[in-house]
Amino acid sequence: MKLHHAPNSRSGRIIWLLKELDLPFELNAMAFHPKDLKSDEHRARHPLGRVPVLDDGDVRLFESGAIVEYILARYGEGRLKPEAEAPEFPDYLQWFHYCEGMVMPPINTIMVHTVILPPERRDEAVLGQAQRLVGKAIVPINDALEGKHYLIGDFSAADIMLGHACIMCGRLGVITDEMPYLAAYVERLNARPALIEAMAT
Ligand SMILES: N[C@@H](CCC(=O)N[C@@H](CS)C(=O)NCC(=O)O)C(=O)O
Repeated sequence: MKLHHAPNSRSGRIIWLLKELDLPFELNAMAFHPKDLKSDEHRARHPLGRVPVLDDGDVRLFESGAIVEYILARYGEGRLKPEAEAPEFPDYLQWFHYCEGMVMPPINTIMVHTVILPPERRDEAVLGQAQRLVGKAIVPINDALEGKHYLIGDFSAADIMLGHACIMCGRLGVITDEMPYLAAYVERLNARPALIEAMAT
């Protein structure tokens, strides 16, 4: 497998997964910069010039959740995902998809209006609205974590997807004192050796 990656991006999720599963992979490390991401070479891999992109033989995928599902299905050997019959399975699906469905859209807006756009094009009202929205979106995650180490009890790929977004929330300062379970969860994730290795990649 070859992963096309840029630092501090969703492609970190895939490295984290590959490290948790102890699977070998090749890395194409690009800069998080238009010169790499919007190059003709990378646009040929991803029509929007984004990361992650995974190549595996003839297979090419460019959506992080799909890449996680693909790796688990082909190489996971039953790890990091409950069976469909397991009582945890519905929650696993919900939190896995809550990441890109509910938490990342306002985070994307925050990134656009703090980092990506030049200062003169940033909009404080849009930024404030996105901050309020992400603040609301993470409350149910805090509630679900009461009495649990991970989203469905044991560590799973839902923690790689949504946990990665929660780590970003921590960095953005939107996890408040009223969210102690979420704050402890982020600390727990940050202590995982596979994540530490992935961050250093
Ligand atoms: N839903 C997609 C989002 C991909 C995405 O937006 N990736 C960001 C990095 S986290 C990116 O490549 N941004 C570069 C850009 O927008 O130019 C996924 O989960 O793979």
